[in-house]
Amino acid sequence: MSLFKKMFSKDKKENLDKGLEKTKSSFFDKMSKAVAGKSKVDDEVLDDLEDVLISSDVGVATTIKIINRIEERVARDKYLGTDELNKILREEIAALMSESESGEAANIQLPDVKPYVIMVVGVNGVGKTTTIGKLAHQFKSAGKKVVLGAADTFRAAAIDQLQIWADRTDVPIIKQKMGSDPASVAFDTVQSAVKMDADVVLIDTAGRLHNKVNLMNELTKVKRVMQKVIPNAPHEVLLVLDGSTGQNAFEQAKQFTAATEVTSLAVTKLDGTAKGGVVIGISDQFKIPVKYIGVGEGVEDLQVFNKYEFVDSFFKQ
Ligand SMILES: Nc1nc2c(ncn2[C@@H]2O[C@H](COP(=O)(O)OP(=O)(O)OP(=O)(O)O)[C@@H](O)[C@H]2O)c(=O)[nH]1
Ligand SMILES: [Mg+2]
Repeated sequence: MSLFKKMFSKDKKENLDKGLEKTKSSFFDKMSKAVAGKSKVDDEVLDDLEDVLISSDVGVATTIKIINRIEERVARDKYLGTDELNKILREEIAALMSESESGEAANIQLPDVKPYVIMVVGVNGVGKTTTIGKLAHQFKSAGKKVVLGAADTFRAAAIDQLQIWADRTDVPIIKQKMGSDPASVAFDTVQSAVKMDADVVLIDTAGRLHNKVNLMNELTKVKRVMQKVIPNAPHEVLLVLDGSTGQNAFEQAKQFTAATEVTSLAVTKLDGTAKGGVVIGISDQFKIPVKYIGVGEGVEDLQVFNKYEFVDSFFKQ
């Protein structure tokens, strides 16, 4: 059964269109300025298009790929009108994204592993806890038994915040007091999950420690300790990135994936930002799939990322 298809289909498109509004209006504004007074795609239009893509946070490497593709088309069709530019850009971005490996995993099913352990990582404030709350809700709505683990013990508020999501979504939470060993919380959580016959475990982790080395060591320890209960845990390490930080999100993805094993990405806060183009760059540049996108603060505002739907929504005016 395609669990995710079912649980995310409702109003998904509308939500995505709304979430990308700012990105789109800023992008199309810039585009129309780039082609103003021009009827033909020439070098100057291409230069301007390059600027538009870079300033929309698509990233330099992906922008260059896109421009090269459009250049090839310009060379092929002697005359390319600026009125066709949107359509062509859309086709080339869609083609580019379908070449990246990050596509096929978009419509995942919950694997046949029980309990399936997802460890959620990322720097502070990116939306880890919120994403866990949203996921808990979605899994639960799909009839799955969910357990949360409050392994961000660095701040008291972090535990309280996860507790709020546990109450809101009516799922059990395993926690200890602030300052306790995160690995011990994670151990307790997976052990309880096995006892409760849970389907999914969501482990919250700290984004802020005294330094980066400490943080990475702690994540490694959390993983190792969970493996005493479930040898393959965590089955998924989900890195959460704040899309509204644009290129910064990109840098974080680079640094985090270099320092620890990450198996999937979530890009949050795409609503209320004009930097949504960063998702195009991230899914082109990283081998790790973008699995979820956050398009609001509400419990329903998390979507399984589908690059075709994304490009579709991006270019729908
Ligand atoms: N608009 C919007 N806000 C979001 C989204 N996801 C999270 N937020 C907000 O971002 C803020 C930080 O979210 P948290 O979930 O606390 O982030 P965190 O990564 O757990 O932060 P720490 O626990 O401090 O490391 C909160 O105010 C959330 O409501 C999103 O998709 N859209
Ligand atoms: Mg948190």
